[in-house]
Amino acid sequence: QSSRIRNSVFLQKVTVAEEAVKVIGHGDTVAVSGFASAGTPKAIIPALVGRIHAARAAGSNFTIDLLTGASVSTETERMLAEVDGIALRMPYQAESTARQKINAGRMDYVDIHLSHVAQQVWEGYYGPVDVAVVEVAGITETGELIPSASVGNNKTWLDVAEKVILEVNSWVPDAMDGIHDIYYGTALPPHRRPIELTDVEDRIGQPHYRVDPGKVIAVVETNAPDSASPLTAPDAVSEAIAAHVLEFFDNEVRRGRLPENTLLPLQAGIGNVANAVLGGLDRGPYRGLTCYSEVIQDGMLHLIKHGTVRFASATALALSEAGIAELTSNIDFYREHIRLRPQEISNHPEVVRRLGIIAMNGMLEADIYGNVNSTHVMGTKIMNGIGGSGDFARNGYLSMFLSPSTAKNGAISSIVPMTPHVDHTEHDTQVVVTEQGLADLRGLSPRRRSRVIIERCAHPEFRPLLTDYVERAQAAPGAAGHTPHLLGEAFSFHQRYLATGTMRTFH
Ligand code: 0RQ
Repeated sequence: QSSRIRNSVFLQKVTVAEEAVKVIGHGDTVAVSGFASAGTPKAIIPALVGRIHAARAAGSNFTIDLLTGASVSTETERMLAEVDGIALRMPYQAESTARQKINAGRMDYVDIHLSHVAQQVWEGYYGPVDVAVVEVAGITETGELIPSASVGNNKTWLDVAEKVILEVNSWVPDAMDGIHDIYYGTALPPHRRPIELTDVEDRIGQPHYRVDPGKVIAVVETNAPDSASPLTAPDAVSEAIAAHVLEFFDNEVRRGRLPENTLLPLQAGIGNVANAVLGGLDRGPYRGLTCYSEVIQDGMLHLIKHGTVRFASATALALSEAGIAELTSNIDFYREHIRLRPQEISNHPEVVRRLGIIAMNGMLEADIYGNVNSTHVMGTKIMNGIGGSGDFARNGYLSMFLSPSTAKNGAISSIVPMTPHVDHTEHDTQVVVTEQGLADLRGLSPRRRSRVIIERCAHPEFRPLLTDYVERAQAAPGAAGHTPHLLGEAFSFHQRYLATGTMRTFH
């Protein structure tokens, strides 16, 4: 037994995954740790999949409702989806097998703002949570739990679940202890108090989770690395998008709308474009930047190391193999520059509004008025989910959406007449950026917005089609209105793609 379990009550509960998992039954609601590629339980899920296989072989059904922080490791999401083990999934996934089951109507999926998850579970919207499975880095002498590389909703899972299984993962560096800030001050209305977080590095909670030992039915030991987040070098399109964003920041500083050198706390979504923007910041005049986001990616570690970023707050690490090696071998340094918090705090509207976040998120498509679709391909098929993009976009100081101007080798325009699904309304979108340019929509009426978005962001091959649409919509006799549309044609780009495989009318 490892020295990570330093409390005798918990030591007595140590068992193997195959034993522990017997507490999970068909129809249970199971809340597990994990946010992006970090902190997913390593032993219990494979053991659960084994049980599901066995139950199916014996002719009975076995599914669970699965609640998480956000996505869990790809392997975990896939193995559960492959055995049809999930009846309902909440709140975010980003894995192809799960995606197929959801889109085929074989898995219920509830896609909600990540800041809402903990409170909605407390409010009872998902019924009782039968079992929580939470990875931790260790158990202290006093029976508190040392968090691992993601926090997500773990605090809430430990509080609300009827039974708890702990995975103590000795792979997580000992020295990670102290990087976390677990806030126990949230309550349900009418008992809410202000969240006293006024700087990204503030500590408002405690380093460890609490758990009622009486609920802990098993402790399982593991020594397994987090899976790595894939990382690809930025391509020319991402670099071009990043360049527009950086030029925009320079302008905002010149106009006195952003502080020189430090800007305001940054939030960047996962992916190529976000990494390119972060890389660009390293080459700019900035020093002492801060970040208040969901995840910390490799690009952020570089910025911290170079002093470009002074402090980064998030709920999870999402690092490549190289990033994990960099962090673990310099953990004493990074612990002084990173804070990991529950996602209800990392994404909290009150805090995001107070700190004045610069929110930069990806999108599938925007329409000519600035409504943004982040989740549904052609309006119907789920891609991933809204994640935290809405938490940051609605409440940020600056709300930016970034995307290449086309997808699928130019067959799809990411600027369309009307989005067939809306995650972020025109009221939440201030800036749209593609490799073509940047549309600053602040202070513009819908008619002006449409002109700016088409001119600055649409791919030149799609501009004439979009201009033709909007001009005819504006000229429609008696029907133009404040936000002109031709309702019979508003989805013609999407319909053409579904019928012919391209939104183009030209070759
Ligand atoms: O699919 O690889 O199969 O071709 O969508 O597109 O351009 O690689 O962009 O990885 O940034 O993802 C919105 C999905 C963008 C993401 C989305 C296809 C495209 C490709 C990916 P292929 P890109 P990204 C808080 C933020 C919601 C969650 C969120 C997302 C694939 O940003 O999930 O923002 N956002 N969390 O071909 C059909 C279109 C398309 C399209 C792209 N218009 N129609 N397919 N694709 N546009 C998180 C943090 O704070 C960390």
